Amino acid sequence: MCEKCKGNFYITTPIYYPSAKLHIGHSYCTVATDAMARYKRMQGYHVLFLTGTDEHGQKIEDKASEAGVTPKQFVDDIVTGERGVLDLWKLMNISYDRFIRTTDDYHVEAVQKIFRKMYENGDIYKGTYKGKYCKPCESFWTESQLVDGKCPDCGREVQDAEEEAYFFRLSKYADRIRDLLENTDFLEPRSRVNEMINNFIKPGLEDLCVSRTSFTWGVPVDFDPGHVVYVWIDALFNYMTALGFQNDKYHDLEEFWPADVHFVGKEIVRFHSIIWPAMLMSLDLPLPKKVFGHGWLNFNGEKMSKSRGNVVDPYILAEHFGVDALRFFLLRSFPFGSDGNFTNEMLISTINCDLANDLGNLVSRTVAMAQKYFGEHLPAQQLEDPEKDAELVTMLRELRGKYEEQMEHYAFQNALSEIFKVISRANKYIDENMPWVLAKSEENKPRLARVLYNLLESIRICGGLLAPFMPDTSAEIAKRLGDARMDWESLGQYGVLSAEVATVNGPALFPRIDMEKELQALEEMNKTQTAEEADPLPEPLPEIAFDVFEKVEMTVVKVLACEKVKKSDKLLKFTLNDGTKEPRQILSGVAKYYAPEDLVGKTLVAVTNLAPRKMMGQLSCGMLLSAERGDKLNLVMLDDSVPAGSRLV
Ligand code: ME8
Repeated sequence: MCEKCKGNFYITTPIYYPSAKLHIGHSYCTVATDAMARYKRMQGYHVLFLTGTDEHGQKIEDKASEAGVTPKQFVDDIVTGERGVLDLWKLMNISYDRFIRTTDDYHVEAVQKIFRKMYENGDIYKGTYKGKYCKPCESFWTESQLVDGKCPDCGREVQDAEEEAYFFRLSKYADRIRDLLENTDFLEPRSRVNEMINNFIKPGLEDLCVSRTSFTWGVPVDFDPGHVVYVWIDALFNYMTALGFQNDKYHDLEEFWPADVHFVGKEIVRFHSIIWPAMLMSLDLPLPKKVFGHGWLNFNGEKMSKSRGNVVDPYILAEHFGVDALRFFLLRSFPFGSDGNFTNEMLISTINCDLANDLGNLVSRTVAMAQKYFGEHLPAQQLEDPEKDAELVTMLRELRGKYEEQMEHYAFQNALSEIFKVISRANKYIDENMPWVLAKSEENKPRLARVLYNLLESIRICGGLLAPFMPDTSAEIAKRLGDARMDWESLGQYGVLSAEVATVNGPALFPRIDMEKELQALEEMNKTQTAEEADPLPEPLPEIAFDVFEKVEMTVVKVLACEKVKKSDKLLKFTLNDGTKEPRQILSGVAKYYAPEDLVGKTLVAVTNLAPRKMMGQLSCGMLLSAERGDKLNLVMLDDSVPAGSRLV
């Protein structure tokens, strides 16, 4: 720790499962963690903010095989590829200090050592995993995972099965975990403690199966080939391996462990507040100081998922509304510990009310008035009016303390409310003091200067305290106030800005959004994406040898005549010049897509060595090539300059 630092602060997000690209719900926790990390840095702490990706497990193995790539290629694309996880955090201005991937060598080796240690101390033992097995899917299921007693994936019958597996003695730690949850502040909010006690502790903690043999994409158990470590054991230890636990890549354990807080979504609180401390107890390691289980964001009242289309795509939202506005909205609108319902209407109205009207207007009106009435600098000669100024000035003096109290409890929404109470008060102060009236007489100029000074000081303090939420906006505000001080100490004091402050003009911080127009634009974009999703790419065909391909004769043909085939809705009869003297007849099922007269004279491609066959009583000697996707079809057409009879090679 540096001498000047207040202390160390270690904060983590869950490491994301890269089985698909992230949606805005995933950004929620990371933005909250970022706000907390920036706040602690602002206070003077030496912060380590860890995030990363959790890359092992059967789901990834399956998805990769569906995509025809290796699991590593699959996760690399989602993590480091274009618009992947790393790009997203860059876009969202996430100031993480370290990024861990559970496929990193140092982590894999550390997990192997950890697993062995727990095996050697007797807390991991070999047993038999009893469950249900679906043969066609090669999958093990527990009784509770079955749907109507059948395989949840394919709906077929399952059979009783036994698999050799390693188990962790979770039951041994039940009493200590109960004590931790009930009698300390380890887990917050308190409502989550009740969930854990009632749903998991009271029914009795059973030993946990911590290895698998039914797939291979995981950390191998080094002393028993064929077993891979259960993905949650692998994942949870990221919080320590990323500091150097059981590896030489990092050396920060002493400084940063135990973690100050793990932020996690409510559905993974069980892993973090029961399994994680039990494993740490097994290894006699200090427990993290706190686990905070935040709520879920739903979208229009339903569970958020990428299949809802562009509207939940964080890239699209950030590009449309701006990164700071999006970050602000996530933390301003929903209490962190509870579920929230994300709607685009709410996003736009929050931007319009809080950011365009209240904050944006305060900044632009104040700076514009300062420049209009005094030019570059405010004058040093200023006149206080204790009665008229008292309320605003007191609020400014108290704001940092109130904000701090909320931030220390991860109550981001309340911390922002405190700031916006002052912003509203400052706007009201403009109306009460009517600077435009004061400006009319020279004699009132000192009072006018003081009114503007108080407004600029309000903007400085509020803008500074907004930095963890909207870092770019806060920096821009500092610039508009002539590079005003916004360090933590200065934000707790009124009167830091120099009396002769020089302001800088600029465009509106948050232009008003036309709600109707914007909602329509988002809707349109979504339609396009949904249509694309409705026409998925066809299944790839098996590989063929080159000599098989070579046997297909593809010839350029010109349409001499074209007509409908009687009694058929589908077929058109083509008379074609294939470069030989004899015209060739081909029947093709394109009647739904083309009028026959439009095709005469066109240059097409035909497979000309297909065995002739009869369709609707007429002979078809070959096949015209067309491109198909969903319900769209296009004949392959070439430039008319290509002569009939040319071969495609
Ligand atoms: O759980 N609203 O990864 P993950 C709020 N790999 N939060 C949401 C959300 C939503 N709509 N959807 C997802 C994992 N999240 C594990 C973590 S940690 C050792 C391993 C949150 O990618 C979710 O609650 O499925 C979780 O905290 C995080 O996104 C990552 O989810």
